[in-house]
Amino acid sequence: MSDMYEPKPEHKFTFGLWTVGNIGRDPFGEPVRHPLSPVEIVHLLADVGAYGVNFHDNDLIPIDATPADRDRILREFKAALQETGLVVPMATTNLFADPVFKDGAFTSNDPKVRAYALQKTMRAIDLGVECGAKVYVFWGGREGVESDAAKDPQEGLKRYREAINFLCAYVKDQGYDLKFALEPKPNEPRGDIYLATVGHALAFINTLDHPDMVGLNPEVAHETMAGLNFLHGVAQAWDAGKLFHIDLNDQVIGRYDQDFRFGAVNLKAAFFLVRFLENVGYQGSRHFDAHAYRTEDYEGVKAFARGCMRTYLILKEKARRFDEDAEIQALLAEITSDDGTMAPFQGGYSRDKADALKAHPFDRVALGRRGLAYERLDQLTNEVLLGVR
Ligand code: GLT
Ligand code: MN
Ligand code: MN
Repeated sequence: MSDMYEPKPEHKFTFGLWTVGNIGRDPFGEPVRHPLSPVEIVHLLADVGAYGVNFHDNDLIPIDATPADRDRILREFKAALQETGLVVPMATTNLFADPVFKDGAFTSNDPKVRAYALQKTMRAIDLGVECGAKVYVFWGGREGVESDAAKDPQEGLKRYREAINFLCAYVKDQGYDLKFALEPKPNEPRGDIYLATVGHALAFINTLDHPDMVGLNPEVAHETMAGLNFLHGVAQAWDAGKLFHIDLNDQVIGRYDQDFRFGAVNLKAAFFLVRFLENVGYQGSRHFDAHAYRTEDYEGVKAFARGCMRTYLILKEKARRFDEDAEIQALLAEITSDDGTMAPFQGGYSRDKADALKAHPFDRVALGRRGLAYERLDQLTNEVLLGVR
């Protein structure tokens, strides 16, 4: 029984160097864990059974490393990948930590900062591709404002668009096999961040020169912070063919960005998310963008990482039970039942159809009187989750 919750490469569970490598610094407190080298992190992830490891350029290569440092670090990192069998499905750029990015990277008011951000990103793309990345994430943590007096939001979007267009063209020019995934977030670290939600980012993508190359990397915590239904955002991204990557973690609505272990807060939401990803056949990484509580040592970090994957697999099994539960299926069939009498009105428009529909008599009162049994269905969902079905 326990074997079926064992992570395997086909589950595509990934972590960032910055996630299990998080040293537990917060705005009020100093680090509680000593930093691990990238090689040590690769071994830790191999130990817990992860499939892949992702990184920001500076998680791997310090921002002021010499070319010789870069070569050595990269050589050691690649050797660790080789030894453990871990892969690098995704990479990204740190465009938020250094003071140069305090007013944004691609949307900074300073053209020198914007140009430097492009240079840094092209170099980071080269590094990611060299390690095998096929997805490149853009989390614009500093792209925004504290005060709208500082930046015109439309100008900010124009700059953002120009940068993404430039980088798409760079990837094409290099002949790289790489897609971009925008990661929305409403706020933190900026007072307000541009492209705040999945919906904002989806609309923005349609304004780009190469919309086919650009999709989404939605994160549970980021939509949840804003009080939104994460599953609905994910479903819309999927429906648009734009779910290129996903950041799994957990979060209480309305709090600061907590980045908790997957399933730590809202198991039912996590359940419906896993069920969705599995049932639609999402093939991308299940990336856990979370970190262990600040109370933990590295044993706790391993417990955190194992917990993310194990919870995912348990919820996947619960989803199977839900979909095979005869009573649940009967309720779902009843809820969505169709006696076929509306067939003449369904599908595309025709004038005849519209005329017939306008003339059709409906028993509105009877339709409105029907109970829908969602209480029973939701209770059965709880019972599947609580392990009594
Ligand atoms: C940072 C952020 C995450 C992003 C990462 C990618 S970095 O930790 O909180 O949500 O996914 O840049
Ligand atoms: Mn986050
Ligand atoms: Mn994230």
